[in-house]
Amino acid sequence: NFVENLLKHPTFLSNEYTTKFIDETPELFNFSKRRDRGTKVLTYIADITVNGHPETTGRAKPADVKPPRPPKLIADPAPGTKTLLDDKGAKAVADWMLDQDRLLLTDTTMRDGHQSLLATRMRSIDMVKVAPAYAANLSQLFSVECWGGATFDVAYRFLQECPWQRLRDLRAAMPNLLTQMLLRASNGVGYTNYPDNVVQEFVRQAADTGVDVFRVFDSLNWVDNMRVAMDAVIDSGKICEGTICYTGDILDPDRAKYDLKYYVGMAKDLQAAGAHILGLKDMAGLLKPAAATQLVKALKDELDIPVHFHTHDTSGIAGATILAASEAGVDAVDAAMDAFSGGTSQPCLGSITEALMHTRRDTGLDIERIREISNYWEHVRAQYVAFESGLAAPASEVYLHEMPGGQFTNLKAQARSLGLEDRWPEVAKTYADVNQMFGDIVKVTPSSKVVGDMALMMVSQGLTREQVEDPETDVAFPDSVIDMMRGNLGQPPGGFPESIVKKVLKDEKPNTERPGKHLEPVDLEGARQDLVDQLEGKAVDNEDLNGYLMYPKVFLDYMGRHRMYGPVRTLPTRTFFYGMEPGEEISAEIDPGKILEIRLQTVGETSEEGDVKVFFELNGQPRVIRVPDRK
Ligand code: BTN
Ligand code: 3PY
Ligand code: ZN
Repeated sequence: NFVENLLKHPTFLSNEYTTKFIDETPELFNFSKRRDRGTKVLTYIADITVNGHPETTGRAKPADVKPPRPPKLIADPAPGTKTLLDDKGAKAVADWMLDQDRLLLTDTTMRDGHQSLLATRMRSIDMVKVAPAYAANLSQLFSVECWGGATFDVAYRFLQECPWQRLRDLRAAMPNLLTQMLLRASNGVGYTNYPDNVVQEFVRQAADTGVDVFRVFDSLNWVDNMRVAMDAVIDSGKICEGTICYTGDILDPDRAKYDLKYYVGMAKDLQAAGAHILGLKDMAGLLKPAAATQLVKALKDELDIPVHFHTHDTSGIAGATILAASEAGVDAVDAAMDAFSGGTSQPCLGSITEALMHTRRDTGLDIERIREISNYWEHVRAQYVAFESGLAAPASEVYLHEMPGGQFTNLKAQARSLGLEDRWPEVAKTYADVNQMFGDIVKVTPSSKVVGDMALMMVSQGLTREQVEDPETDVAFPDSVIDMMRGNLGQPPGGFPESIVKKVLKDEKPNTERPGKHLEPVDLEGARQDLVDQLEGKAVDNEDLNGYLMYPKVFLDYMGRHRMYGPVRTLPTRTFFYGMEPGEEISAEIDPGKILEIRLQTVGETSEEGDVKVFFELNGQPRVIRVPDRK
């Protein structure tokens, strides 16, 4: 059996194994294939109970034991924006938006909210449980952003769940509301440019499984590198939100590269490229209220399509910017529910609703229903204390470094792990220097990661911008920097400065054409067969194939763990991250109506062989599970 296989394994015998051991040792799974899902889930619980979860060990533990309870449904879901899309199509939704007086709202809690505040660690079960309340109680929302960005790989990589299943479940639970995703154009939901047919296939699948609104952006604002993704969205019949990333400051004459004219020009290009909606994505929260007034007015004057504004409250002033944008006529804005708002996340949805009440732009949302849903989210957030960043106050520093909301706390944690915590102000300043050295570029995934990598390298090695730029100094650039200078993420407006390209690439010539132009299409059926072989004959559907194409290794690791642990997405969040206490009882619905009632009786002593027996009751029947003690 599994434990015997484990104990005989040479890596185990040589005492080298860590929590990653199981992930990297596929032959242990030969036996796990045959076990039923109940046993697999018990194995997971036993393992976490004995060994702890690698991501929460040593971190704060939530106080609340009971799983969060969603609010009551006040009615059947009323027809909403999704109903309109299904009946009349994407263009009709855009026209409808233009006709509204009220400010339309997108709730970002299930995507950017937790991506920005909790390192993207929110599990599907906490979303799917409240989704019916959105459909029934908040049918006036414009959309629910709940997919894409970093959520895709984090689901496989850290949460041991399938992102497609999350999308399918949310779609089914909110039949009247538009679901929305963030798509990094040719970078898909990854960090690199994919072949055109991989991007097209991904969009087709996302549309098919349940995405209605695709917010498409490019990390260097290169419209030519957005067309493949935009065309694929348009072909799918879904809503294409062609998106500008906002950087710099249109009010500052010293940042003239990104001025009003630049943004209006890009917006017109996106409209001409077929966008149904213009997205204005202020990923770092740099758009100041007075600038929003100017920019939104200009966009509304020059465009025929609605404008959808997204920002982050890192500076603490984003609420004012939202109100200025609203006053200037923006059609829709993004906000997050109280408990997932503020700081590096979006401004507070309920407060925006209150602020506009009894004005021309009254959102029409029922504030009491918002409060109920917010209360639910407060309990959800409490379960994830282990992933809190600890950012306690607004950061006016964001105007210096211009880091996107999702990156700020992440980079701070990275700096801490490199022992640079005390030198954070230096990291922030260096990040700004790197931006200038690269020619003042848009910083958003993946270009923001490149700037972050470079800044950390410089601070840890004590290098200044002058030294890096000096042709006489030898610098070992991070791989991501070399890749970007090669042109593999595309080109920023005006290109990268020749001197830095030369310094990084030496005599190698960069590609300044669209990266996808030079990438061979992937043989999709060949890749599927490959995957079937790697999964020892298991059938591979299109969702799995798309996961594999985006993240081959992450997907395969996920599948390996899935074979071992089964549908752990159905476990309560506390159990998933902390295991169970003796005497505790939980339930997990592994299929609609098929519920596992699980009681942990007791945990045995560690045997001489190094394994532990964990005693459960599963639906009233005693079950003993043996797991290795890896502590
Ligand atoms: C991670 O890999 O950091 C997160 C995934 C969780 C993996 C679980 S933890 C207990 C068990 N043992 C393993 O080797 N993997 C799983
Ligand atoms: C992402 O690409 O994940 C982002 O949220 C960018 O802002
Ligand atoms: Zn964002």
